[in-house]
Amino acid sequence: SPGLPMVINTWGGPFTAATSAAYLAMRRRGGNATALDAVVAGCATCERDQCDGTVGYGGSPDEECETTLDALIMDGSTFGVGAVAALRRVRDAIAVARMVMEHTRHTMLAGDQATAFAVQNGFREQSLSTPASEAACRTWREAKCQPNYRVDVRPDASSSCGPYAPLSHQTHLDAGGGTNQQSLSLSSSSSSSSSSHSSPSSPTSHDTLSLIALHPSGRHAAGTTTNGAAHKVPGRVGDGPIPGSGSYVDSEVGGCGATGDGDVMMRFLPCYQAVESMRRGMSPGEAAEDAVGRMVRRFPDVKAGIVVVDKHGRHAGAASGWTFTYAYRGGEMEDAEVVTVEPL
Ligand code: SD4
Repeated sequence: SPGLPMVINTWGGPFTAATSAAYLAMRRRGGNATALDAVVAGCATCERDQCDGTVGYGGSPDEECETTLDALIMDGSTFGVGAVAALRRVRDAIAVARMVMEHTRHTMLAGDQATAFAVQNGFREQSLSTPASEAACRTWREAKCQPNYRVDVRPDASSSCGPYAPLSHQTHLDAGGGTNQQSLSLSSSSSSSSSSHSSPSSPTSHDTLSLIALHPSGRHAAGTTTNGAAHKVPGRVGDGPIPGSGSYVDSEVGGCGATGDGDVMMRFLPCYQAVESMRRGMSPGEAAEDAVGRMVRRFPDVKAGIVVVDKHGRHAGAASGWTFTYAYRGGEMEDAEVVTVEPL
């Protein structure tokens, strides 16, 4: 452990901007910035900078070419939680999630009504599309969406666009690769592959920012922000906003952040699992491997990465299906450091 304050999050590369923004928020303001402030500072950085196209506006358009956002924030001391799911037309997903936590008795708001809540409370409503996301989505639709497609005529076709055919058991398992990858490049969209969700991930593809902030006061926080999976069915909500799945933190134990195929991961609550394992005595490394191992046993092809940290800042990651990286900065560190985690 580099010492507190400390920030640790999924992915390196452009995501280290979030690491440092969150770290400096706690460092610079001489302790005035809480761990929650740090989580918001870090997540908002990637929402604004569109880190890798997988966070914030303009990335991962759904089948109808709309970008929607999922976000979660958790206070590890009060167990306050706020989340937004399938948030439309508002860019500031993590800040809206915090407002849900701090201004309502609720935990999660979804869709248009989350938008209405945000706008009522002063957030700006604006399109989450960009020319790039619209062009990429159009290319994808031309390749994947067949207007005359009917389930009874082509029951074997993959269900890239509605109406949807029943998934075979095997397709269902294969969907374990369903991550949003480089949503803006969409180079695979013109290929003849039968499923947009089965192409292997390149080592540089990153998805989802999940971040844990450890404050010297012992009051820790965690959060997640993402635009979800590319070409999702409109209305799809991923693991990101689900407490215990996208992220989780208990100030008495530690925290965890996740990235990967949320459609599978949310069934396992891997971050809840990892924090509870640490509570029962596992090290961060053992807890991370155990949580990912549980998913891999059921879904061998699942793409998943989790980063786990105990309350003292000892950290580890575990991954499946891709090479995962995480970044951290704490104590007196001058810069974020990135750790590479090979798949189990
Ligand atoms: C989701 N977990 O919505 C997010 C996105 C992601 O790899 O991390 N994809 O499923």
